[in-house]
Amino acid sequence: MSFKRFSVLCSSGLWCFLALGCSGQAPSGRAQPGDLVENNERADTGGASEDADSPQLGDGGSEPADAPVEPLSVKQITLWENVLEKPAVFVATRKSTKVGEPDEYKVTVQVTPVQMLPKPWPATRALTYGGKVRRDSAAASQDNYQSSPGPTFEMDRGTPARVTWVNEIQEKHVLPEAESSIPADAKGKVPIVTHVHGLEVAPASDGAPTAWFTYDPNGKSSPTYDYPNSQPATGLWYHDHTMGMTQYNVYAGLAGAYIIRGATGSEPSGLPDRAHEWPLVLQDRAFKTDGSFDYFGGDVTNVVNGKVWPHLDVDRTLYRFRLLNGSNGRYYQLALSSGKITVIGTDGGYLSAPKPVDVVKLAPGERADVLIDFSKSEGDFVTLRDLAASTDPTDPLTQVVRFTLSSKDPVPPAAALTGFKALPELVREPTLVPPVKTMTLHSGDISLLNGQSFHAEVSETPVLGTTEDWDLVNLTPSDHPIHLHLVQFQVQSRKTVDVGGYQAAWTAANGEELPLKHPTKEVSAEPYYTGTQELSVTESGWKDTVAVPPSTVTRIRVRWAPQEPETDTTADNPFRFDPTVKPGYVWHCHILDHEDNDMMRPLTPMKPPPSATLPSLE
Ligand SMILES: [Cu+2]
Repeated sequence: MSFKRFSVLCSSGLWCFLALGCSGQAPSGRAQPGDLVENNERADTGGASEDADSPQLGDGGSEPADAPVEPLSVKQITLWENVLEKPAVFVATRKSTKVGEPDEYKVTVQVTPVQMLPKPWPATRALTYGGKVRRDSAAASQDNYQSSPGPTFEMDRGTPARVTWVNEIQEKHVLPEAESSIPADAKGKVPIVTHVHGLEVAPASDGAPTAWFTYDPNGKSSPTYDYPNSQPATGLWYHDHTMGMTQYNVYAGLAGAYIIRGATGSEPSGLPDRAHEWPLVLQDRAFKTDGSFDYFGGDVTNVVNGKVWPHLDVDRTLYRFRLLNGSNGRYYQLALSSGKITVIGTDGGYLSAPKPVDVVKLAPGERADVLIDFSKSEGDFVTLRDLAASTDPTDPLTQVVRFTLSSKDPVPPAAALTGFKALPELVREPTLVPPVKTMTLHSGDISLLNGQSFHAEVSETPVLGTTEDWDLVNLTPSDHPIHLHLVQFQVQSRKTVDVGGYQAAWTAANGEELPLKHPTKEVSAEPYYTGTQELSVTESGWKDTVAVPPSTVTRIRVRWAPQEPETDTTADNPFRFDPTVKPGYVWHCHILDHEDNDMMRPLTPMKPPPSATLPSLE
């Protein structure tokens, strides 16, 4: 029996773990309370830290060279031995010389050993992104660098990028589990395709799931994608999106940060400088004693920027962290061992004002732009924790990254945070679209949206320039984060719903057999609302991914236009590119094995009819 574990929001409303392929028991070898090993020097701080209730784990021992390969237990890993690394930054292979011309990049995808576990545990053979990078702002660039997570794209708003993606994987997939999902016409090779999550981009450059490609010795398979970088400053991410393979390719390493910066003076002021700004790519991974990934394995670890349970030495001052949930199916509830986290941005940009919170919830695919003020911290350590991982605070999975505070005097922030702007109000377009479109989430043998399989005829054909409300009705017992390509949207509300009553009405309209063999007949969920749930702070800004908890309806408002439209906003296409052409877009669940197993649907925007009068966009 194999296991794959991730946390989900149970129907009871409590966060819990779901073990797929088993009856829900903890995976074997998993640390239980009382299992802790007490000989970790770094963790043994004599109780001086405010972090005294952290688990103190690990003998840090290595296995003899001829030891059999076994699942690696968390008890064998020393927490905070690893040092957190800032991903390298891609360097353009050719800089544009004219305004509007793209900077050009070449990104190679390879199999590379990556030291994810603390030494002396072996390196992990991972799928890596790479090319020409610089490691920090002062250093010269370096070629042929590979890493997982991949190097960060640092983009300037208004400067397009042209990226050539080169598949150089000539060996088998690093996850044996992936082999059976490799498409028949790619057998023996590893298909990849890259999607920049949250980017306003033309269909041909969106990384459609069916646009995968494999290693080609003649170099002819490599697609070149155009990224406009026309949307507001924010933190996006790039990751693999291959049909049926996304769960394996992302787990094996294919993810990285993609940051868009605003023009000088256009972003809020008072924010930390780049030295005090870090992307934190959060992922969960299990390993074997030879360093290899254990995809269906037991002991899950917290991996941050490719390092298992790392620590970072920090100044006692204000830091900015761009949090990214890059896990396949894990939900985080991030909190500090002491102090608050200030949220300044969400998936698609800045909030209208900084908001201090105790907990930042992140579903798979979601991001949060946050500040932590270590000038207010006492003691020697502050730990970022995941309250969703376990109710037992000694469970190592509740520990994410430890910040070790400098012995130097605190340097409080020099200036107040200013320059945050109100979000534009999206106004529903009442004449060209129905009042509310109702979208249903189903589970069973396979997971489905609207009862339809991925390959069924496209049914989401929104009119460009219009604004729609989508009710996302979750009829399943677990949470699903729903991601729309092309657009950023705003979350309107979350209602609890009488699932039994709604399901009966939906089945009466559509029949019991799934996937449906006919177009879905929409059934409004409004008569079945039973109450209202509060939205979280990280749902109060622009979003491209939203959690839809079980037995709820999450309503989103989507404007089928650029996030900040340009001047002629009543044109029949407000985008700089044609979003109506093939291969179109998709919307899907961002639990990766759900999207691989049919919880994904095509999405093809349409031009408005010639007679239509479109709303003016602001
Ligand atoms: Cu799902």
